[in-house]
Amino acid sequence: MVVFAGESPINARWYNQAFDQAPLVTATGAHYIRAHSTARMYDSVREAFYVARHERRPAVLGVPYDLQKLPLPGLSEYVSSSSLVPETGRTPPNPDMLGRLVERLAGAQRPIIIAGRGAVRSGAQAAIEELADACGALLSTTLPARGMFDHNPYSIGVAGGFSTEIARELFAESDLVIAAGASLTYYTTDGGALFPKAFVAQIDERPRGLKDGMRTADLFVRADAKAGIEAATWELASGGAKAGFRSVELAQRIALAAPDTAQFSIAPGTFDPRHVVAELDRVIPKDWEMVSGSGHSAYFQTHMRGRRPEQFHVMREFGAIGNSISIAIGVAAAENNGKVVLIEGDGSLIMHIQELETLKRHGLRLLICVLNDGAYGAEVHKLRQDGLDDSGAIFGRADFGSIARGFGLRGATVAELSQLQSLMRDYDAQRNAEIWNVPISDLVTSPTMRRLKAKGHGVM
Ligand SMILES: Cc1ncc(C[n+]2csc(CCOP(=O)(O)OP(=O)(O)O)c2C)c(N)n1
Ligand SMILES: [Mg+2]
Repeated sequence: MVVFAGESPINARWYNQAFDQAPLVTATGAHYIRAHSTARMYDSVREAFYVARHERRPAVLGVPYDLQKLPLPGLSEYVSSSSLVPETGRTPPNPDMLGRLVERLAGAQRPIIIAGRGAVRSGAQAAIEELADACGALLSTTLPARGMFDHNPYSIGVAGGFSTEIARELFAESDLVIAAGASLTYYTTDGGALFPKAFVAQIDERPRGLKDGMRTADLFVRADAKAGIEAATWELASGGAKAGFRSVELAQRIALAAPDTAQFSIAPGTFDPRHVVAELDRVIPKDWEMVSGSGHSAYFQTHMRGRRPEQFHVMREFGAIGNSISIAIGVAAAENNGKVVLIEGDGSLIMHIQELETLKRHGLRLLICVLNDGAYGAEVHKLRQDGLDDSGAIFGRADFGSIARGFGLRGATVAELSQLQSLMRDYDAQRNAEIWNVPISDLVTSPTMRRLKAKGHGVM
């Protein structure tokens, strides 16, 4: 993303709002460019797009307000940043390291391949499935690459703190984990607890030995995800296909397993969030873009199935709540077809509720499903695990249906889950943004939270 930002006038003797924006921006990890020269303006613009494209981080182009009004001096033709990004082709693996990986693969009884965003970007999906077929591996993804293998009977979904019950069980048995284009974050490995017995190999353009304070892997193959995986399949081919982890019974168990089977009593007038998400999964078309909030309820919607990772938008890097509506508005503006759903917590949505006006003013169609527990659920569940008073984190269920209508949007409070189907039909048949306010129980605690107690507190 490139942000075009004003700066205080460079030629003003004094300016009330003068301040140095660069430190504020760089503190977030974004790149700042002080575009203070009209003669070098094209260079500044090109640098912004180059950094955004090549380094994959936001760039902010700060142009003083008085400079913005000046005509550009006769500049030569603009050369776009895309013509400067090095074109290197796919990185092939080092033969020695590939040999070591294949040796491990040949000896593994319980291999699992985890695909990350590097695999999405390199288009490695089919290659990974082929390797998994050859060595009898199960398939998993990081959270951002969620959905890549949902069609595959040996896919066990997301790896990490958000894994399903059966995925955790299978990871615990695994003797070989291969991360393909996945940096193996603290979340993906659940702080190192997810696959304690596995030998870990990483295929990545930029292998990392240390990530988030932990050893990432035991073997590193520097390669593009697709090139590395294809080479491994090719080398392995001489040995013939292996059953590995796979059996018909296991595929059946995976197909039938619910993400979490813990029982909770549900107060009248509220729903089990797991049932809500199952119904949303049924009524929301698979080709829609989906934006996911970051509260406690995010665990539940992670297990919706059959949507491509490219259509799943989640922002966990800093874990701030409140920003999902901004992301969803960006996606809705980019798609411009109304096929975008934001599934969000009530506390987070309220933080920027004024953005409903932005939706209205720009005529954007966005469907917002609020999983409304009347609280900062993540805090409530943590406090309860600690045996502390939760009342400071509970604020009551806001009437988001009325709030939406107040902004000139559509809004409905869901009294029966069977309503969702007709609500979906009605949303589809018109052109306004809409909120579905779904009261959920605050008693259904995600497995991630339940494990906090065992892990000790202060760590996620
Ligand atoms: C800006 C910001 N403030 C506070 C937090 C701490 N925090 C994390 S989750 C959460 C609760 C979110 O509530 P809600 O959006 O209703 O989702 P729920 O947890 O109830 O599903 C809070 C306060 C945070 N991560 N970011
Ligand atoms: Mg909440």
